[in-house]
Amino acid sequence: MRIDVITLFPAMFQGPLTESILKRAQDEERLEIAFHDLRQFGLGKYHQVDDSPYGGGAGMLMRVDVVVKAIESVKAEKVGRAGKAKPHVIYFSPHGKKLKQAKVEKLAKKEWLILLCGHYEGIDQRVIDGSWIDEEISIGDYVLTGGELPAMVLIDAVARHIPGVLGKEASAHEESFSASLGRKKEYPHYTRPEEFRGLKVPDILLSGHHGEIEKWRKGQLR
Ligand code: 4FD
Repeated sequence: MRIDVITLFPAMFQGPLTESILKRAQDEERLEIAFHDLRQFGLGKYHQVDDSPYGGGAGMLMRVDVVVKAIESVKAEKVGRAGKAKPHVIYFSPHGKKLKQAKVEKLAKKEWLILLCGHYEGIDQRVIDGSWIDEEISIGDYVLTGGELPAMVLIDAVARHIPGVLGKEASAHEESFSASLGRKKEYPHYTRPEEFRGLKVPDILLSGHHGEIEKWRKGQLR
């Protein structure tokens, strides 16, 4: 999968995406992420990207001309690559549709995502009305300073569904946890030590009776 991120703060993505599973996914070329600094599309000497709202009101908005230039530039870039795929453009905002696991799994099947990280009070409505955005997503009912953290959450959630990204065991566990079982296949887990400050691991799990263990786990499903 290819993901292009349009953001005013590309440096924010260093860390979450350069460690652990997401790092390995990129090293193995299962996931390719590129960052585009929105400011490079800004206007004038100061590369202005925002402006005050018509009709007055508090705060600033991201300008439609700047945002559209960024989206179109990113789209044009990939046309030169092997990709025949059309990008799916996502804008993060608190007004978007709430992100759920089913949507994550659908997005994981896309070849190419473009993620637009909003700031200030959001973007000029014409970016939406002009169909430059395919969908507006929210990661939850709260307001953040920008769309960068939502973008990272989405990248992480999607990446673990790209074939080969998770190890064999994690993938199998993932399958058991998935849609068919109503996503309810979680039971309590324990590891060493057998006893910690008076808290014991249930005897059944130490018994070696795999049939009984499975029965117990089924009874514990939550
Ligand atoms: N809940 C989310 C997304 C973005 C964001 C912004 C309008 C503010 C929370 C548009 C207002 C974008 C979320 C940036 N906060 N902040 O997914």
